[in-house]
Amino acid sequence: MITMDDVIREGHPTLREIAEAITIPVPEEMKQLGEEMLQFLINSQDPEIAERHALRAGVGIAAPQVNVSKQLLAVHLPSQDEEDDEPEYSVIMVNPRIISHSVQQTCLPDGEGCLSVDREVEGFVPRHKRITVEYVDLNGHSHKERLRGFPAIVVQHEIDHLNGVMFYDRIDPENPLALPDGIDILGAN
Ligand code: K1U
Ligand code: NI
Repeated sequence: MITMDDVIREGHPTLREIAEAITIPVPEEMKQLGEEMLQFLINSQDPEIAERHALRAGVGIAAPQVNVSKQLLAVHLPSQDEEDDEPEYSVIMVNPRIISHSVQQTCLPDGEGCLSVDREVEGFVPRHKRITVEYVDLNGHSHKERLRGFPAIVVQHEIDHLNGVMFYDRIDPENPLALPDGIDILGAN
C-alpha cells in the first residue's frame, strides 16, 4: 500500500527528471504500480482510511512522485453528488501525450496543491481549458480523450510531473495573483 512515506517531496532530484516511456505491453510491475497509485487516491479520499494511515487527500498522482521515473499517472475525481458512488473521472494513463489543446486558458480560483509540496503556494496556475490526451491503458489499449475543466487541469498537473515541472513553475513570480490576458477562473462564469 502506498502511503505518504513513499511520496517524495520538492528538492528530490527525481521530481525534476523527464520520465522514461513505458514499453508496451505494459510490464507487470508497472501494472501493479498503476493500480497501487489509483488505490492510494481512493484511500486518501476515504476519511477513515486517510486518518488511519495519515494520508493527504489527492486527486492525482504521477509515478515520479513515488520515485519511479516512468510515464505513468493516475487520476481519481470523486462524484460531485455525495449520494453517487461512481467517480466523476477515474483513470490510469501510460505514456500520456497532449495532442491538442484550446488557446483559451483557465485556472483554479485557489491555485493548486501538490502531494510533493508541504506548503501553501499562492498564485494562479495557467492551464489549457480543454485538452485532447492520448494514452495507453494497463492492457496496452490506446485511447484518445477530450477533457475540459477540472479533469483537464489535474491531467495537465500530472503530465507536468512526468516532464519534471512543478505547478509553481507556472506561477508569475512578479505577480502571482495577476490574471494573464484572456484567462478565466474555473467555475467563475
Ligand atoms: O499531483 C499531485 O501532487 C496531487 C494534486 C493534484 C492536483 C491538485 C490541484 C490541481 C491540479 C492537480 C492533488 O491532488 S492536491 C489535493 C487536491 O487538490 C484535492 C484533494 C481532495 C479533493 C479535492 C482536491
Ligand atoms: Ni503534484
